Amino acid sequence: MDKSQVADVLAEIGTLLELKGENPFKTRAYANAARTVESLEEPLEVLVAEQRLGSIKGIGEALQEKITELVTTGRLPYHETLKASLPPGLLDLLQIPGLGPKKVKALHDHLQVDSLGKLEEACRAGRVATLTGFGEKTQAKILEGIAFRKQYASRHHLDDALAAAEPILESLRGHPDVIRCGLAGSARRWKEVIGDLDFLASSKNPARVIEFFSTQPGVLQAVARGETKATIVLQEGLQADLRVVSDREYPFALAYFTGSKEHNIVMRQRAIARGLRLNEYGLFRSNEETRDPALALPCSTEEEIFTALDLQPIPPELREDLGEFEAAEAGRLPRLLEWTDLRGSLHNHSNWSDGIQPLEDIAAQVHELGCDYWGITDHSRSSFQARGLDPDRLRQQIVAVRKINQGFADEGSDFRLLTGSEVDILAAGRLDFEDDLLAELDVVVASIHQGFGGSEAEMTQRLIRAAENPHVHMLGHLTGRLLLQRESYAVNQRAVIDACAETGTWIELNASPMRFDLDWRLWPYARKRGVKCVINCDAHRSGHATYLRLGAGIARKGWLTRDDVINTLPLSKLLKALQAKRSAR
Ligand code: DGT
Ligand code: CA
Ligand code: CA
Ligand code: ZN
Repeated sequence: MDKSQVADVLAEIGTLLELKGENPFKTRAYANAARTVESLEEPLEVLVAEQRLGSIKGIGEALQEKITELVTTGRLPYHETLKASLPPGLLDLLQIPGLGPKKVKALHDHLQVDSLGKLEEACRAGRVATLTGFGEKTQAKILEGIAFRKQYASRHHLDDALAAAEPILESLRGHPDVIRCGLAGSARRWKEVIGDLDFLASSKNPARVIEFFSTQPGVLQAVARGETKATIVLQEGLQADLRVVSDREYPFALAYFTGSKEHNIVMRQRAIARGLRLNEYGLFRSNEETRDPALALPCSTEEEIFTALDLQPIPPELREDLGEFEAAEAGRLPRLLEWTDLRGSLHNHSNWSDGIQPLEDIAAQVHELGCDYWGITDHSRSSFQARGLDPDRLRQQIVAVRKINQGFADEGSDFRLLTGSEVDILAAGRLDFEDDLLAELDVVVASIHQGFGGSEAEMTQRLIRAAENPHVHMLGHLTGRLLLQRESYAVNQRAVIDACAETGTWIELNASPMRFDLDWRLWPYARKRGVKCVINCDAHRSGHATYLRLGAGIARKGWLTRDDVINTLPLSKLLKALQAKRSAR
């Protein structure tokens, strides 16, 4: 087990103990240990092998034993027994906003609530409102949370879907009976949330491939199993389909199951207009539905299907019937951004606010990944829940960042951490820091983190006011949405984009799979208005640097090219771009 897996187990133990009503010191010790483990610099295996866990602050003997067991065996019976001693539904209850372990324990102790179903029942009967510490308002909020969860339970974040898909694809690729295979459906189109995964394989022996697929590790349930088709359920209830076709059919099936449905309909119509028939089995010289191989046009790749229908090959991300046909027909599809064009992320956090890692670690890690620069934009003071920095701390951080940069320079490296702030946009669009402080920073991201309840006019005005500040380079996560969790606040996005166009302010594409904000559907409009995009990880821990790849896919989905994205610039040009708005005043 690696650090973050061990940390997850420790954190869950803390939660389980709290649900059992254990004393707060004990529960907090686990929560703290989880954080400590997560932010360790050395690999856990090394610390365990050299028996040095004891030298870490806050890791007492009991914890040392448990961590050692987890790292060496990958299991912890203590955790398993503890988990088994509580109704499994209790952990689900924690997913409802506003319900922490204490409230869940109260619900269980007094109302015998141990599942979402029972919780809903108890709310509807008005029993929750009568508990001490709850009340009518809380009860209504819980019901709202349950409704929201139901609506989204069958949808998944893109990163989770891709993470589940990758090992399966990997094993399919290695199977001797598989000729070609790939992922189709919404995940291939890089949709921000995914219903189910759609795998496709070509083979001369479908039965063996189906059998192999249905018995993959991580399969919780094989829901359906036919001769050429199977459906399985993976962790978190994520479903996956596999279809196995002949290798001649493969490109047609790939195009068909990649979708979208709307895109497929237009493809079919184009075939019909040319006296052909297109379906998942082929492109046929025929005026009626058929799958007769004798009538099939030979296309060995998807590209050849597009060519046969007088189209430039359309990248999967654009297949939404949102203008791709007009462009492909005219040979005017843009050359989309590649994620390897990105040179760093400008909006990220460190342990100076609510991030996990120290500055030194962040710099070493992203430099190692090949980034040329990395913005450090911790929260500003009003975000006290995120341990936002006051002006003094921010000035100390600037000094710390410069020292790290000096270290790189001394070693002959051009890598740079950029100083910055994710400054809160307060009421009426006022910023959390004065202009003279903002002027000292390399990068300023302005975001709304509180006061989500304003009217559309108020929220829009707040963002426009922030864009008008000459020191604000970009607006962060423009709508505040959390995918599958929280809707956007009320805001007129087009009006904000217009203001950014007028003021030379960039807009962030927040690459966190929880956000993907600004939404891909609005980027063509922003691009038309000449507003530049910045793809930011909003990283809070080490794994988040990989969000660049996810964000680039969303940018592609928004029709963006390399020229539209600021953080494709090399450092020297980026630094100039960062001066442009300030010096225009
Ligand atoms: P999802 O799973 O809800 O995130 O979205 P998709 O796009 O992956 O949809 P899914 O899994 O139902 O089907 C995969 C693809 O198969 C879909 O994008 C297009 C194609 N497809 C499915 N049903 C139909 C249909 O009735 N007509 C056409 N033209 N295509 C279909
Ligand atoms: Ca799907
Ligand atoms: Ca499907
Ligand atoms: Zn933020």
